[in-house]
Amino acid sequence: MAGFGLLTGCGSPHMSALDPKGPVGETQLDLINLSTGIMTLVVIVVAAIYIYVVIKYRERPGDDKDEIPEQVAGSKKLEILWTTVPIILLIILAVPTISTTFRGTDREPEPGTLRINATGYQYWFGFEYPDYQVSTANEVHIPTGRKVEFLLAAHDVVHSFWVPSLGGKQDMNPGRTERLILQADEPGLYEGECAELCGASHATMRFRVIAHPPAEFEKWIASRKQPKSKPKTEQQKQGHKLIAQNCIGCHAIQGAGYDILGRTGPELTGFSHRTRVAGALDNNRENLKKWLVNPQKIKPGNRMPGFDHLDDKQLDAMVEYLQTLK
Ligand code: HEC
Ligand SMILES: [Cu+2]
Repeated sequence: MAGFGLLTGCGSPHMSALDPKGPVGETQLDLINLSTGIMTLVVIVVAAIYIYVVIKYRERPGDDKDEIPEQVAGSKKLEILWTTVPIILLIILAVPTISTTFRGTDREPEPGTLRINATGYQYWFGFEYPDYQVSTANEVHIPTGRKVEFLLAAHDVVHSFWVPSLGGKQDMNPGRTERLILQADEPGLYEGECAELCGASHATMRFRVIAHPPAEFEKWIASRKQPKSKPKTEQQKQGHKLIAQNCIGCHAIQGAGYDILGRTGPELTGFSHRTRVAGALDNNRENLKKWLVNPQKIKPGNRMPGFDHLDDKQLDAMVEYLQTLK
């Protein structure tokens, strides 16, 4: 993470819809509070009536067991009451629910909004910044205090885009683009995940939103445009060569000398900045090696084959090269 030092200062990642860090998340929390309030009120009123009736009309010692109580069929007053009250409550709930749900999904965004295309794959997320000609995977960087329009799609099956602290969820469908506008007010690391069961490794289909102050975000974009992908040491050179032989059918690494690139797997440009490997493990040499040897053990059913036929030295060389990608 060197060069993007803010992450060390911001504590643990945020992941709670109950602790929003942006305006969309806040509106969603208001809605959660409103509906919880209405539901609690209904539960209390119904329970109170229930308890009252059970106590008032209970059988008392000395009651005549054969006597049938007065039979009431139909009461206009009561029926009007218990029809209109729920209708009113539902209207109170429906109006803000519908307006909140469609806010940030149906309207054209205002000028100045940052556009990001986000695509769900089994089991990872690809991100493109069409205004900057930059792309990345699994960790999406955004500026704080600015609206971000995510244009969501899926490559294979239906996924769903959810960043609990910022907002969502919104389905990612194959062959269709959905819009979700989010904003982070504070710099930090926001956990996101796929919220639609999409296969064996759905539970580890996670991503991170990394929000920087605007100037740092521009720096990140600049670093993406000039990636450091040239190997220096002998070991890195060996790793670079092995990756050219084994990996670039599926992975892109910009600036590494082979820019005609696979798209089956996540782009690896700037990989050393990523905080995790495949959204599942902390990004360090040991975990990276584990991933290369047997990715199926970590994320069953994912589309990357294992490289356990390579020897330790070869694996280490690739890990070393991947850890230089800035
Ligand atoms: C057949 C295609 C394919 C090949 C070949 C392949 N990969 Fe992958 N790789 C993938 C896919 C797909 C993923 C995403 C897996 C997931 O998260 O579901 C992935 C994920 C990764 C990740 C994690 C990326 C991230 O954003 O955290 C790394 C690192 C990686 N591969 C390195 C390699 C290396 C190094 C090689 C060559 C030795 C290689 N891959 C060969 C398809 C491939
Ligand atoms: Cu999923």
